[in-house]
Amino acid sequence: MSRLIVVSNRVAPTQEGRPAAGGLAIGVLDALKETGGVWFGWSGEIVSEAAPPVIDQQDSVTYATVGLTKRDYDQYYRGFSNATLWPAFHYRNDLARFDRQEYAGYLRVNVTLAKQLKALLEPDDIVWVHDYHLLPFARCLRDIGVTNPIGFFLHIPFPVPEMLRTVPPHEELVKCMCSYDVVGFQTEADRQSFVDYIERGGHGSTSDDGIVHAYDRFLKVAAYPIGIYPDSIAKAAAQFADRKVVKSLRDSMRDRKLIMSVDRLDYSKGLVERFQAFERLLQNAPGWHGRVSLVQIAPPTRSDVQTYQRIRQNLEGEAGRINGRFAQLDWTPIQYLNRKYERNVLMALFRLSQVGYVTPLRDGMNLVAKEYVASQDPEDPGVLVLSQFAGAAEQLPGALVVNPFDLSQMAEALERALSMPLAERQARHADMMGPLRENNLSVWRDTFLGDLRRVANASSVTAKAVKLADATAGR
Ligand code: GDG
Repeated sequence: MSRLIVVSNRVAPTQEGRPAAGGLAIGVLDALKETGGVWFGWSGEIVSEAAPPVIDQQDSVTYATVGLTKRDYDQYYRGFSNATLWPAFHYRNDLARFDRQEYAGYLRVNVTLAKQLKALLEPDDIVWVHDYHLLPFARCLRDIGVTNPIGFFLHIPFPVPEMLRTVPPHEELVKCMCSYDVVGFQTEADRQSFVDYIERGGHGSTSDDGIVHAYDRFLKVAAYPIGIYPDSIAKAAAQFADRKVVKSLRDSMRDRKLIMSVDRLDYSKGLVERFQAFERLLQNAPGWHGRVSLVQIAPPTRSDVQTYQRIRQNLEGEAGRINGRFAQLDWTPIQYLNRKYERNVLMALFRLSQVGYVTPLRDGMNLVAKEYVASQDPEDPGVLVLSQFAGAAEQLPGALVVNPFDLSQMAEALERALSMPLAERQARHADMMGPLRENNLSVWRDTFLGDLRRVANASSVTAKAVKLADATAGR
């Protein structure tokens, strides 16, 4: 089988077995181990001048990582990727800025990375590129003569055309995306937004089998919702129940109910609205005073991007205000923990809680929602309260789905979740575990790579047919 080359902004884990390895890293790593291959991307380091990739061979997997200069980091990563694309793609164009120099830096880094990868490529390799940092990557590879099959998966939402057009180089970006052979999105809605942009803008057309013909290229465009490994999460959640931190939270809760939230500290996650909806619950239903606590774990990310500093201050202010308003000597309504926890401990905390409170304003998928469900004890499961704007809402029919902009509705959903009878909780949990198992992380990966390999074979068949026709015609 041909080698798999994975390209992502960050390469993780650089050393196997690192506990920070998330589901995605595990899924990708499994695939790499099966076929042998390379994982290429930024090492996370800032270097004084660009240098060739550092190669670290571990069995069949080669990690090839490069540093970024401060200028590259500022323009490509902090700038266009995280201060333009991330907010605009999460429908926060009020927070997005556009700077031509940053965009030039974004393109420049994509070009440099493509050149560095080309030196590592073999003719039969297939290339799988991940996420918004690398929208133009295939275009850059094609420009330097790479003809290998290249697929792309977008982890974040793809906005509707009107929102996409707020990003000034929108058409160039979409045109670049059409240099891939397969473009994958988290949801049908995201896929539709991409197709709408192409069709309504008069840039191309789509056939019933999901093949887009645009800018003189044919590409397969589909939704590939990312999954988790629910059974191994369930096992870990049960096994880690006796960890000290889990036990001490359990003891401190006494007979109180626990609402759990875990998110990277990001404005797309709707944390302020979530706190305010919890406040509304306490305001409307005093019977819950002293009987329920919200634990919010929010490890900081991108803390050198200004909007991220603001959200942190905002959130600390809100937690303090709400606690000041309702706390009693022996009860703190909101425990806000601005730090990272070990992954399996998180799963055990999910299992301990009665409600999983996952209400992003916009999210590509949201793995926390899926992890929450998988962590539950099927005999006595907690209830998931989930935003309709998380990609996961399309796939978790047993959740209480809410609009995160409607604080009253969220407060009502929390109350309903806290009071839900056991039989209903069990039925809802069972409704979600089936689809989670059927669409686990391996299915996501294998479906995407299956399509990429099929396209690769089809295009080589076409290429062969053309060659044959040329030879027959004596050209
Ligand atoms: C992007 C898209 C899409 C969180 N805190 C800790 C910790 N986590 C883990 C969670 C989960 C992961 O991080 C977060 O994944 P999400 O999917 O919830 O969100 P993003 O980070 O925004 O991910 C998203 C995803 O890509 C995959 O395609 O679903 O829509 O935005 O696994 O458990 N892990 C550890 N400590 C923490 O404190 N170890």
